[in-house]
Amino acid sequence: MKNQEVARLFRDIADILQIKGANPFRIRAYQKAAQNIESLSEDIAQISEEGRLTSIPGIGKDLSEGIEEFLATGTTRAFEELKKSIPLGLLELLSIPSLGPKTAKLFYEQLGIKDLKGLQDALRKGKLTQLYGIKEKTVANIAKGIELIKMGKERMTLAKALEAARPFLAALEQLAGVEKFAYAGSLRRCRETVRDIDILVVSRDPAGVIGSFVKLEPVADILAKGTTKSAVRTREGIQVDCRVVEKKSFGAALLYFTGSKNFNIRLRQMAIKKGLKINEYGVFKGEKLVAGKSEEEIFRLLGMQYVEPELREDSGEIEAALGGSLPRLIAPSDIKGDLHAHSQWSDGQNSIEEMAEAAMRKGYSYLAITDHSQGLVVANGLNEQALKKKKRQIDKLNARIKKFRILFATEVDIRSDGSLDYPDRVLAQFDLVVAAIHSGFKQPRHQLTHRLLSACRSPYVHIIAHPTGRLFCVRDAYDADMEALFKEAAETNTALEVNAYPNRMDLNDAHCRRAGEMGVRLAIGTDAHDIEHLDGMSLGVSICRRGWLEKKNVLNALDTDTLLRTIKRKKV
Ligand code: DGT
Ligand code: CA
Repeated sequence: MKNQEVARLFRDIADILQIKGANPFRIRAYQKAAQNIESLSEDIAQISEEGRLTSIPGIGKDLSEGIEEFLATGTTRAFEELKKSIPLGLLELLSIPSLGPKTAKLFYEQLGIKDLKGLQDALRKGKLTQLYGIKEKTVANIAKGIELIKMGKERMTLAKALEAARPFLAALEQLAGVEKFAYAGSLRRCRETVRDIDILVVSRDPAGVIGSFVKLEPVADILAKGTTKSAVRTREGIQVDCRVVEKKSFGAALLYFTGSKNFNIRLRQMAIKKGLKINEYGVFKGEKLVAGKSEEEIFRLLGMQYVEPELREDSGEIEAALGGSLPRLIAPSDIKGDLHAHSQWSDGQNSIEEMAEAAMRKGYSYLAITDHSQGLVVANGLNEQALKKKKRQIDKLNARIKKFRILFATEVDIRSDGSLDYPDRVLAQFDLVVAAIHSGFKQPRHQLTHRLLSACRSPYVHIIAHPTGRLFCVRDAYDADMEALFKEAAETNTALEVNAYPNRMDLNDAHCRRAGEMGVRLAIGTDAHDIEHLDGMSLGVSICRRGWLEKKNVLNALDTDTLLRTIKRKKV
């Protein structure tokens, strides 16, 4: 039925008219017509064919001609003309949930905002709040709305995708007729950003499963629905695809839909050389299915090692798998502790004790409490006096707790000239020192590089935290020579952090791989500011896995004594 599309057309027309400041009665007429068409139970094309359009309340001769033209051509000349009369970007603004045509008009006339980009600039510069009649709450809602639009249009972080996938997986667990399920695509490969969520299900009742899937709680729209597959959109605008396959094809389908596309293409070429055909249904010799049930079986048949999903990017893993030389990737169970966490002493939400208890529940042997240093006033950095008290508290807790060590640590600020925010005599007292840049992101490359290298050269610094400073969707990495940093870190035995905070993921997978090749040790830290953030560790492990890293490359895969011995071997 085209009813919704016709209603949409009338709403768009009403919006444009409103932006242009047209006669309110005319605007109202389009809005009413849209409403009435939306609530029709009959197909509007049918009504049109039977010449009954004017029997719909609010549809006169003009509008009925518009509908006929739209049904025949997909648009109307009047609408196309109207669109030309305003900057096209203004319609884009109206797709923001909390932004109506009146406000768009105001933004356009008062601030010259013509599109989403202009709006974002104005928002960043605080211009919107200065407008008469615009409440702060409205501005906050617009900011949130922009985020939603961006998310729907572009890619989301891995953490967000995992969160969005979770209720679907939980529901499939319970669903009758579901024998097996798994997520595939970039989510399974743990790419740092994900466009959509791909889910595979094994069932003997595909239609039944699809029928239930499209009705799951988080589903807002059904984009497509067939007998074995469907695509839906969540309330947050995230697309989730579901495909039901037969048991005998599950491995082949999982392999195919996990990708990456380039990996699949290479695999298919290899299969052809062996006289085999591989697709999402299985591996075939002529017409005969020779493998397909599991991925393992398929890799075996192709004469190669099992390739972990995180490595499937056609960046050397196929050759390594054929030669039997794939790395033994670090696994979440290898992790012995967290090396970056904050407490209430600086800007964290929980006490040291609460953080330590949460870490113990994870089976860790240690947790570094890395509160901020004195100069970072915004984050309530600690002065020397506070450090003394904090140390006493940690000593007391450690004396009481068995088989676990709270590391007296700091996240010391690397100042704009490369010096550290505590004097050496203070730094010497910590069990572990993490150093990081928190300001001066716009400095020239040589200066930023100098700051990072200087920190590596301090005999007291064990880890450089979030080495590139990027914040997903907020700020790009600052301009520093990473190659020089890796070299210096390797030479001075300074570890580099894989910060697992969801919108940091810093270092990223490519950095990890290069750093690993250059002999740098990586330290995974969650940068937890409360106990829940400690769960981010698995994200950090995924980044390392995508960077081909093994247990031996990762500092916090070491037990407590080895860790402390290892970090003390600074070569400066
Ligand atoms: P995304 O969604 O952009 O984050 O990344 P993917 O990798 O999840 O891509 P998506 O959802 O378009 O497709 C899922 C998988 O399906 C992809 O990783 C590999 C497979 N696939 C998709 N298109 C093709 C294709 O044209 N050829 C081959 N061989 N495989 C494809
Ligand atoms: Ca995908």
